[in-house]
Amino acid sequence: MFCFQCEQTARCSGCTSSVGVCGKSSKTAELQDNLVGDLIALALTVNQGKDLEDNISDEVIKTVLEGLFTTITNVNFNDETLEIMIEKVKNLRKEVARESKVEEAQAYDMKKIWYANEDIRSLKSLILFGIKGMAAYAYHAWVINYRDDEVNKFFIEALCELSKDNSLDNLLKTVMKTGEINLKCMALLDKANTSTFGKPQPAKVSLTVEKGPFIVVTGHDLNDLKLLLEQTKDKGINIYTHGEMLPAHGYPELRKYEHLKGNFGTAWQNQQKEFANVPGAFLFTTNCLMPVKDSYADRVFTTEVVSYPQMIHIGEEKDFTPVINKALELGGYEKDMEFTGINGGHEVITGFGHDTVISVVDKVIDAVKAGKIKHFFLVGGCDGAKVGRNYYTEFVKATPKDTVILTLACGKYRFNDLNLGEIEGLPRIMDMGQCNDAYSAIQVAVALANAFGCGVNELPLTLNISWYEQKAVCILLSLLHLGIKNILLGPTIPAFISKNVLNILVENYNIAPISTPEEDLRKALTK
Ligand code: SF4
Ligand code: SF3
Repeated sequence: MFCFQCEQTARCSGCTSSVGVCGKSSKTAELQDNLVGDLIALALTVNQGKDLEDNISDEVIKTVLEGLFTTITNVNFNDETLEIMIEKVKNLRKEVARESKVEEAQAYDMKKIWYANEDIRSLKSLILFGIKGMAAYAYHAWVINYRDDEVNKFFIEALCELSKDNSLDNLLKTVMKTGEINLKCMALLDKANTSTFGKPQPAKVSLTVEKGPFIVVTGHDLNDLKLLLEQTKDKGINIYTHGEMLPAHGYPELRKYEHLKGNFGTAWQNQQKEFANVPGAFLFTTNCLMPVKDSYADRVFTTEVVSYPQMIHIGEEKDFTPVINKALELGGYEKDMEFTGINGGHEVITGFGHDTVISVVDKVIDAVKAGKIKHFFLVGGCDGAKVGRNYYTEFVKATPKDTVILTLACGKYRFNDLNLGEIEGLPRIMDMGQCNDAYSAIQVAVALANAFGCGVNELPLTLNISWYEQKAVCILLSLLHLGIKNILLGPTIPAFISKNVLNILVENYNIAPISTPEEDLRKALTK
């Protein structure tokens, strides 16, 4: 197999043996490539039959979103469900060809990309991994009935681009357009989430698990959490968030459930250790699922596009009875268990969405003018298993007391239980939410720039972004589309960024790899 789509790829170059670092087998990797190759053919078939100005059927779009999302790192390890999905794409392609009276395009061989010239491969990878990440966001909006035609059409356009022999310049344009459209997609999801679940408000979240039966919900799908909260009302079961589900505590329509208690565990890469023998049930709604260990295999459930051999999958009817029964059967802890974050803290704070932060922008500006806030850091992105990632803990710990740290996504577990104090009643660490809430961070940066009458690049703001999987790729492209410069990227530069492509990013955006916390802080503060 060949796969280099995530940060932990073997030797920082590519997973090529029988099992990837993530635990994905070469067979699964091949099926995922076949699925993408079939999606490209579906897009080509759709594109032939219609002018892209026409509406593309819901079935085609939903299938494209599901298919791309399925291939994101740590989502699907199940060959059986992949084969079913491939069949579905093939059948749909036939149907589209028949209805539009066009020739059906043949499955695209992904090896043509993996073994292409390294710059072509690099740019096509940025497009493909970018639309994979974006598909996850569009999917979450879709399930709560929010859609955007421009976003949907771009998936078809980008998939078609992947199959073409295109110049570097044209590919680079599509790379940048991926960032532009992803910004729209994140805005769509922001609207979907805030309209459905209310505007996030700051919330203190306990890390203690109370005695009695409980279910832990992980992943990004707020709708699944809402459905589960409804189904567990008055059942004597408590619900805890995990990983990227933590920001759920900020949403009024979710926090109103009294049995949504707190947050269990730390970042995703610790699950094999943290889930072992825990007397509760685990529901995975999206990435990041790791190969399941025997010590908790009987209590893992999946839903949506997440799939793992032998684990019970909750289908579209969303009947969570098996999860509920498992939680009741296991019974939970006999007494309250006080867990802590990785730095020993007992609680974390979340819920600083753009509305909350922008509502105090005047206060923030006064604090800046009075010299009480000297600098803002956005330390956000994915967490991962690499040892070097304690850089982010050290970086945040070393930030001076007159600086504010905005954070988002799962990388925050490196430092979100630290108590760094407050400035003018605002906590120094503000959690803006999930990775897609990068949209919130962008809104805040723009509001600050407007208030100070300058551009975002002139603000005393440093973006320190950590990446792991493909959602981080589309977010990075959105930041570049906005012309944001001097981003620090870590823990390593993606293997799929070729030397020449990196040069382009450095020349135009001054992207830099992280060095040491001290050095990066020194540079940021002398900016
Ligand atoms: Fe390797 Fe990441 Fe691909 Fe898994 S997803 S096979 S770890 S590059
Ligand atoms: Fe995390 Fe997997 Fe990327 Fe949503 S959940 S950010 S790594």
